[in-house]
Amino acid sequence: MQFKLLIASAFFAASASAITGKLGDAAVITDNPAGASYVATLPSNGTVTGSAKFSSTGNGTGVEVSIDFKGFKGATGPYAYHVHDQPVPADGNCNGTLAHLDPYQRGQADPCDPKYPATCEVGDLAGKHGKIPNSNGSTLEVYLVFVDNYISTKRGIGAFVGNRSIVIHNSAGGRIACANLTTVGVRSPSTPSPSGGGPISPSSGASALTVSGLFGFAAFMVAVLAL
Ligand SMILES: [Cu+2]
Repeated sequence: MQFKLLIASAFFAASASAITGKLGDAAVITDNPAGASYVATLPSNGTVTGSAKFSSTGNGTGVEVSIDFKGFKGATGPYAYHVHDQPVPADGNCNGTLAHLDPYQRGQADPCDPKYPATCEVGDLAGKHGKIPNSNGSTLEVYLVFVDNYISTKRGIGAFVGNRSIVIHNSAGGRIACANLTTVGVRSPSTPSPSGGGPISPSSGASALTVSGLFGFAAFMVAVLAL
């Protein structure tokens, strides 16, 4: 009897603290199509410029995200960034992208715990992989590469990113930059992938850090430019 009570109380404690979507935890996507790739290129006249590229991994599990963002001058971080549900409307207003990509209906009221990425909103990339550090008003350039197992390059599922957008926020949640994800194309699986740092390697002798994505956090390489 006492044993049963202990089990019951442990169960309730666990469910009270578990934050996940109404539809459960996000699924790891293991069948992303080979070679599929999408890029969001930020407007060249914005507070933040650069791009974020989303590509299928070699084994179809997860999506490799390669980010090169520059700017942030005058803005206050740390800066969150997300995949938002809708594309940017023709007028460029980032508010038109609506909320984060959230096919499991988790909501954003409770912050994502990066130790449990399946419980986070699928589009909450900063929640799962870390925010971009504050530039304290200076210009910042950030390269980062990580694998996210819950977003997808597979059309027709809720986690698909290809018809959506990426939004960068200031510390107050304001939307300081946004861009649509558009297709880069599908490489033949037999075509060798470029090796090395890929298309978003920095050009000035520094190298981008690549993280396997196994640990949930991306590594950042941040350069504060003398501007
Ligand atoms: Cu956002």
